[in-house]
Amino acid sequence: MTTVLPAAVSSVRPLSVAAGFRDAALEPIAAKVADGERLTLDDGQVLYNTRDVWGVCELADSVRRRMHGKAAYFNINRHLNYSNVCALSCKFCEFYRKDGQDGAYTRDMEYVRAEVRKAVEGGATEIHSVGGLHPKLPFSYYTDLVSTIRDTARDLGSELHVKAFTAVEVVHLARIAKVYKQDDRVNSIRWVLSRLKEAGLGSLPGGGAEVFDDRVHDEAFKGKIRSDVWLDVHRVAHELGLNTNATMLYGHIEDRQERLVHMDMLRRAQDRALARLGYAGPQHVGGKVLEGDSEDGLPAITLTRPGTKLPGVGADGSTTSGFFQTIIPLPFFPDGSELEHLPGPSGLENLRTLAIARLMLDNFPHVKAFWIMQTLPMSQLMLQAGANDVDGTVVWYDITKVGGSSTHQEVNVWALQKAIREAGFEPVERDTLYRRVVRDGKSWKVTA
Ligand code: V47
Repeated sequence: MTTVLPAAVSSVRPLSVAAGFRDAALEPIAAKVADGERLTLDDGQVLYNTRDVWGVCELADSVRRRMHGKAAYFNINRHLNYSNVCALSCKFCEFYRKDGQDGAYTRDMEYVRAEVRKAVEGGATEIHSVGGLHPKLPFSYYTDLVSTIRDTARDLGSELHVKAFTAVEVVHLARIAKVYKQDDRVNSIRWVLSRLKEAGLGSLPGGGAEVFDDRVHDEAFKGKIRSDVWLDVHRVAHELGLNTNATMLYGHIEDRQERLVHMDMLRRAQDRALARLGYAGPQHVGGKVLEGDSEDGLPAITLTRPGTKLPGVGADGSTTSGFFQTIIPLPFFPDGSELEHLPGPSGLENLRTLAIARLMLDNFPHVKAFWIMQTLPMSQLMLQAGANDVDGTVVWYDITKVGGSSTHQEVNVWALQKAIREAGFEPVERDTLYRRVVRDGKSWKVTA
């Protein structure tokens, strides 16, 4: 006779979602996930509170495999922080310096050109460039930065996608260009983004979102734009056909409910972006009609059901643009910041938060485990818990230094591919827009 342990006390990790959970509270959530139904904030709380963290990871993994199969993406990129001088003093930040302070730097175009040359020689397809809110640089510095990256790469017979400027910087640029009007901010944001796009801007990174909550904002990053303005910048970028990313900086003074609200605000913004691109809702699944968004009447548009075509570049070469591509949960690093007394999130909390992001953000095509902040070994676990991207070769990274390491933080392609394979996935080199990169010697091209 075999003894079957009740699920709640079994110490064996279930082999598949179908094998059952150690916490029965996950069963109704699993049914929704299987149907591609949107999870509520209460569901999110269950996912945060359950002791069965492996069950949460299994659920996220099932969604990730449905959307991306065995593919796990990386890119060859370089991060270029053009200046660390910043008018703000966010408590969580160890990156900023005041103008003239020891360690403050601002890169000139000669430096930028040299970085671009190195990037092209190293086979990069992307430059990711962000910086502090410099009080003195003119608006032309930023358009020059973008066009210098684009044109230097072209002069070398290559192309570099310029992913640059967080929403916070975009609003700062509107101010220094003297076009920012509080009562007409959308048009001032549109003016800035249009100029940057003309100069060669390809997309916006996801930084500066932190946690969309006024209490947390006022306590930890007062002076930064609030959530409504951050969302406006991304909306205008989408309307101009630019893809963007979104981050969530967690593990400092926010609580888990505030993280869930942040995720909910992002998925509503994505509902709007996808509706603009012609995605429809509410969706019929298994005879049920999925609920629309009750507050603003917008339908929930999910991308997690089997066979749903993801926005981006289709196999037929068709392209849709103007939406959030990737959610990037960023764990807080206390070292060197004003919040140094806080412990920062644990490894298990990082794993759980990333898995929950995959489950809650059902309309974000991609989830990134940014290896620089998560570490490469943790990113491997995260690939099995909802992540389908690990970012790229990076090379220099000034914003956080894990374990006191220097700003030189680089992995080569071989190490990224090995880490991905070891986690059980197929490494796929992508460009910024998630098109596959095919290489032939020193040259490369993208395929659908
Ligand atoms: O906006 C600052 C965060 C962000 C700390 O879009 C910190 O592909 C942890 O946005 N501990 C910048 N985080 C990084 C970022 C990013 C990174 C990788 C890829 C992409 C993308 C975007 O870093 C900032 C802030 O939220 N940050 N200080 C800290 N002490």
